[in-house]
Amino acid sequence: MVSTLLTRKAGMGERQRTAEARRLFRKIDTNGDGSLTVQEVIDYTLDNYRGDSAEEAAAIRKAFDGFIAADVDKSGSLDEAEFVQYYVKSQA
Ligand SMILES: [Ca+2]
Repeated sequence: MVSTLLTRKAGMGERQRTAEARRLFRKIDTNGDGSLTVQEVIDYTLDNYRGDSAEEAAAIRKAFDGFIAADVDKSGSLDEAEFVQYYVKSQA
């Protein structure tokens, strides 16, 4: 009984993270072409980290590393599936 509840809860968490990832994807995809470039990811990161320049540099590096890791087919851009998969995994 308890384990069923826990499993259900975990499943819901993943669905929520997937929905969150899709929303975030559309936000970052500023030209709306259905894929994310490094530039779009960096622009989004810069928009969200104002202030400390050392913190900003670290945020950009992290975004860049994340981009490389998420780009499974090494196409140089992220499609929604790649982004969602990476995001859900990184939030787990
Ligand atoms: Ca795009």
